[in-house]
Amino acid sequence: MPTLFDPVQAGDLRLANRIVMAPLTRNRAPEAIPTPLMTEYYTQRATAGLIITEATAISQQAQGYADVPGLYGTEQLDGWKPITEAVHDAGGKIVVQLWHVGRVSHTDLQPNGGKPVAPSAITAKTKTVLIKDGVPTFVATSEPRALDAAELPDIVHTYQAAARNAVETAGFDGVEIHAANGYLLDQFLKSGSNQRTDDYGGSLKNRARLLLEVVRAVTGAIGGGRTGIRLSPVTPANDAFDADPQPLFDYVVRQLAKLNLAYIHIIEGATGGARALPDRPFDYAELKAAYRAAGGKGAWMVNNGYNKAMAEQAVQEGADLIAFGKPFIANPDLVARLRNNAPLNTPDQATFYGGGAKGYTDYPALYK
Ligand code: 8OZ
Repeated sequence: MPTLFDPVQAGDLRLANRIVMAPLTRNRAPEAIPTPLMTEYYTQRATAGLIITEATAISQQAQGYADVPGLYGTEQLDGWKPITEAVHDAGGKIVVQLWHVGRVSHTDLQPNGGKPVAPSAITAKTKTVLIKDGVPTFVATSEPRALDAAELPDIVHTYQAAARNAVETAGFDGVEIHAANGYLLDQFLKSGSNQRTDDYGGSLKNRARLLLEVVRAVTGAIGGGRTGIRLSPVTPANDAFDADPQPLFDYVVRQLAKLNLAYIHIIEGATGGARALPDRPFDYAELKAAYRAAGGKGAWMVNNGYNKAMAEQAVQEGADLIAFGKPFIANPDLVARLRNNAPLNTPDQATFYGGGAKGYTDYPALYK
């Protein structure tokens, strides 16, 4: 039986161990441009088997929070190059998380102050973060407008261009398509946010259409073996809700099985919170079995509140990769600490979003 510390193949990616740095929004990229401080932060964490970057906007329309990085203009792409180079020099692997927030945005962040876009004109009951007078401030998301079907090919193309630029220009090992946590692709998937009456709404197949078009476009451009995807079947994050998630997600992973992806990344339960939700039951073993039965060979990555014992148990039960979030914020040397059963630093919630080096690159390491 493999351990957490054994190498593993995820599509085209040969990973040194099964411990993944989960995507973590940190809001330290003014003008959406990655900074030298971000190079230091990611390089400190390069002993992870795989780093998944913080969610990164594929266009200005895709942005929903202040100071999150982008993957569209020359400055943004060039800003990532020193990061991927330094992580590679340190022996690590890094993929970028492709993000379109859909309705989880604010007119202040949108091109020409326009409305955020969504499957349907339903405001999310959630907040976003703007910087007001230099201070990160939570504000209600703006009312969105429903996307016209004629706009969807352009969104698919924007994901595809971002993936191509990520690999060819910015030097990433691959991409993770963010289809979780109530953002655009999850909004299309789920009945609570998608009330369309065209080919992109109604039946579960229709609600999954945009997601599958995006994944096909991305894998067509960079190859399935460099493409992962993140899903969160039952999270309530950002007002996400589906009336019947099990058949929806079983269908999605059966379709994804045909695309030879590097990995499938599943958030179990409420993102960053409870792993089981009494009013939102879900069978993750069934989901994985549906993927494997349909021929899916990608690595199976699980996430949400794992500690070492839980992670070891998950590997025994057939998970290939375990993504750790908050522990990686506070422990740059998390892999070595887990290996040595060393104590972990405690993350400081007050410095999660925005700011500088404090609570970002100044957590002490015990191991080189
Ligand atoms: C925390 C704060 C802002 C965004 C997600 C990208 O939940 C996020 C996010 C998390 O996936």
